[in-house]
Amino acid sequence: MNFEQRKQLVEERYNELLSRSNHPIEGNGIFERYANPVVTAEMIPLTWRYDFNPATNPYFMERIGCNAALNSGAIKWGDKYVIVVRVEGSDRKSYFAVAESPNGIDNFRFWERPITMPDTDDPATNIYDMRLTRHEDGWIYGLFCVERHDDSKPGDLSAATAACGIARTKDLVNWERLPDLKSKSQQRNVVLHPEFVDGKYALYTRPQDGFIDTGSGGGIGWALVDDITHAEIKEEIIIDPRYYHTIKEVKNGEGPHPIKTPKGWLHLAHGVRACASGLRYVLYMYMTSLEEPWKKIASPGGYLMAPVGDEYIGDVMNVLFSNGWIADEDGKVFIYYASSDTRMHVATSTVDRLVDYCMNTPEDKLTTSESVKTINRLIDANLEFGKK
Ligand code: BGC
Ligand code: BMA
Repeated sequence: MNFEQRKQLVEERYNELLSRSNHPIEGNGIFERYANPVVTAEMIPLTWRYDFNPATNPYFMERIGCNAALNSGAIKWGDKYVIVVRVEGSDRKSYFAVAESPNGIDNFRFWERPITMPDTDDPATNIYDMRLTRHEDGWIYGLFCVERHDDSKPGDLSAATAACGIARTKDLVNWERLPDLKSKSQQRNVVLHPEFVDGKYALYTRPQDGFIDTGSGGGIGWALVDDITHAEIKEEIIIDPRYYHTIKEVKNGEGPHPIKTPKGWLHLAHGVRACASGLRYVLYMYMTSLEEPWKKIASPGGYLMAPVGDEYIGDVMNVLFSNGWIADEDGKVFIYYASSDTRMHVATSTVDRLVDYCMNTPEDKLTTSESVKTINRLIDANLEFGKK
């Protein structure tokens, strides 16, 4: 194929992929999955990947490869649905890029360029997994993981540190980078609560002893910060601990910032357990009190979503991860999640259904006997109801 033929073919395929429509698949009543992923590496704009000049690219080859489109923050943008995608290049470096859809479920298009995120004085090797918060102070914040080599271990090429990067914007294009969050421990999965609490900025945190291991304590934490332009954690409490033989035995972390409902704050998080094939990441929910967002009021047992079918397969198998969701004015909820660190999907539900799910799903009582008792209580209730 010559330059022109290849260019035409590549463009045709690309446009087809972008215009593909999506439809829901009825499931367990809690949420609906969709037939197609919403964003994949193949949907990254061709001008970011191909040189369109036949003189410098006679074979119309891809020059800059893209490996994955994953863990995206999300925000309603006027009447559009916007996600800030973690795009991972074939060089393993992640960057952020804004993609916009008219309906939240298909036809996502990237804005003209990826985000140019300013560095701090201590440049990062990699940044990823942005949580977006439209804060009541008027700014939109992006909190993300900042990864650097751990120079205290010069010989160890895999030694890394994780910290929370903080940036803010009004337009998602120009970002003001603030100093990284100061914390005694390493931090990943830090999320800014949308409201002031006692006049302070409130963070969901995830303290960890090492880059991978959360260490001895651990769980989802809560910390108040006086000044977001010099954010420092002085005191941190654990509000959702991890626990032996649960879906969050090894680690857990807050997803996007919680959704405010009349019954409390709705939280989406990920839980991790270890198994012979590695780590298994699933999504789960909990609720906290409206007045005291650090106090848990509902904790449905087990996971909300775990990988199914093709979702199992990808760069990092057996992973669902979410750091973005959008609650519409009419109560519809769009959950944006990535499967196996490879592609982005959407699932939809409503605030009312998710609150019902949180309030009425039995808790995990932590043993087989208790789980069977819980099932028997449901059977008894159904038998009783059947008699009427
Ligand atoms: C990867 C992340 C991953 C983390 C911990 C980082 O290098 O980019 O996707 O969550 O390591 O495994
Ligand atoms: C990490 C997360 C994600 C990723 C997951 C699975 O700990 O922060 O970036 O999706 O591992 O690799």
